[in-house]
Amino acid sequence: MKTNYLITRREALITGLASVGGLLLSGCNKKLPPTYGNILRMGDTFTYAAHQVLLPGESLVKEYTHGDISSFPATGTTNPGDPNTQFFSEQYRQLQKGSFADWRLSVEGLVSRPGTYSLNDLKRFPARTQITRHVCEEGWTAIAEWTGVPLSRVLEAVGILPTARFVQFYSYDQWADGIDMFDAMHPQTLLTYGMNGRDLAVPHGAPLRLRVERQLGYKSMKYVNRIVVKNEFDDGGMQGNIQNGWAWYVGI
Ligand SMILES: Nc1nc2c(c(=O)[nH]1)N[C@H]1C(S)=C(S)[C@@H](COP(=O)(O)O)O[C@H]1N2
Ligand SMILES: [Mo]
Repeated sequence: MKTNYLITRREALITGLASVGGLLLSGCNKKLPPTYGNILRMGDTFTYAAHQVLLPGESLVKEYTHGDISSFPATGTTNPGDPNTQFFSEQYRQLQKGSFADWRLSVEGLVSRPGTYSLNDLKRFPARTQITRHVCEEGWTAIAEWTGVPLSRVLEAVGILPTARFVQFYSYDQWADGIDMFDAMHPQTLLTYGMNGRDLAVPHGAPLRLRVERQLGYKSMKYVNRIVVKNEFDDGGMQGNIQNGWAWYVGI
């Protein structure tokens, strides 16, 4: 029967994928991505496994100099406070009117000290500044200088529990996305409030934008307002990447 044939074929492909993953990972005990085994998400497994094998633990992406900074288009949502946009947020509009003085980031989930942070609270952490290349899935790249607090500092401050495996992010324009602990603790993964020496502007995600430098641009979520530490994979449902046809792991 046709359906049987399809199921068999699918199983065969999944099995095939398993052995490719095994091959890539043999000789080291690194993990596979949580999307592993989903035939439509094969790319995740290849890039994830390749990264784990090829890049030593905390290897940094290339950082550039001031002379390399380029023009930087704003794409996707460029102002959640605009009533004419698809993902208008009245709350964001109010916060923007008050220059984000009342803005708070909520950090919760598998942490011993959940809490909220103002922009000034985040600025009191030791900052990191880096000039990196943003690579958009649509084919353009741009270089900018980012300033912010390493996500690892905030996670240390709230005390992530040993069972924590993923960090989920939520935004005012209703995005939901996550990264694993490896990317979360990476020294270049930042919660940024500054761009090219100025306060992060609204089109680029004010007041707080994630930078995940080892992955494509869409993992660097703008307008972040909530962070949840989890012990299981969460694809973000209809607000996440997978159900919108985008890969969860997009290493570059
Ligand atoms: N919240 C949110 N984050 C987002 C987006 C978005 O539309 N909303 N677009 C993503 C994509 S596809 C890219 S390329 C970059 C664009 O960032 P920029 O507008 O600063 O160029 O943000 C990413 N993060
Ligand atoms: Mo993008």
